[in-house]
Amino acid sequence: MFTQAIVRAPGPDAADGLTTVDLGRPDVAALRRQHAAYVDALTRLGLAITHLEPLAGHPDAYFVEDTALMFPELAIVTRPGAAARLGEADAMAPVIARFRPVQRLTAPATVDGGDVLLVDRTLFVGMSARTNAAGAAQLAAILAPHGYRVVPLPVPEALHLKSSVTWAGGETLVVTAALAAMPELAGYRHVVVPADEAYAANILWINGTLLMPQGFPRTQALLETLGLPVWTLDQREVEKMDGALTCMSLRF
Ligand code: CIR
Repeated sequence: MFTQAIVRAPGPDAADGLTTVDLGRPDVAALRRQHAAYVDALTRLGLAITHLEPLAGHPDAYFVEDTALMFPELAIVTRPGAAARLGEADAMAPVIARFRPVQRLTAPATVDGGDVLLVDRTLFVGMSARTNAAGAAQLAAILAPHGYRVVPLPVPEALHLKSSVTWAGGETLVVTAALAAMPELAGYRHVVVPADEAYAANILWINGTLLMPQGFPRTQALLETLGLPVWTLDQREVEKMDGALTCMSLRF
């Protein structure tokens, strides 16, 4: 169960962040409305929210998930794989220190939180353009004493591991076909999103409610078969910046 979330409002420069998708420049006012609706959903689901102000000079800083990993026992400040985002982790360190003992990754490790999927006590770590083997090794060393195992996975598509696989509670993963084929994920129940709805593989489980992006009706129908409430949120401006639901909060 989650009781808390940390979020950061998108700044006026939010359209200047990094992106690999070719969907055009976002409308920042609409993006901020989408972010506000997301935070409102987390609030309605009972989470106590720590609101952070936009971080000057860091247009991607509202994607707080990439900067830290939260566990019941500790928090880890990551080293985001895009050099332009390293300062965001420095800014997050004192915030999470209010809640947990903090450890930090060190060079040459790079890890974006978007590449880290926690399922029970297994941490799947995507090897991507942002996250490297040294990062996975440092995570394993920090977390082994706490009873977590680290399983590296390839990231064959999209920006991050969690662009293509997220947890939907229990033994269920929402996956693209490419991730469904990975032997490391074979032990789980899979909800496989249709190829033209791949963006909807990034859903967010909050205490038994599934948040998913609006506009993916076949994935929505599949998720509704799980018997959990499904809420949809408009993410179209966020998607233009390579962002998705999990990216915009740290839950713990
Ligand atoms: C970036 O390229 O770093 C941001 N524009 C998007 C980060 C999305 N974060 C995530 O999926 N966890």
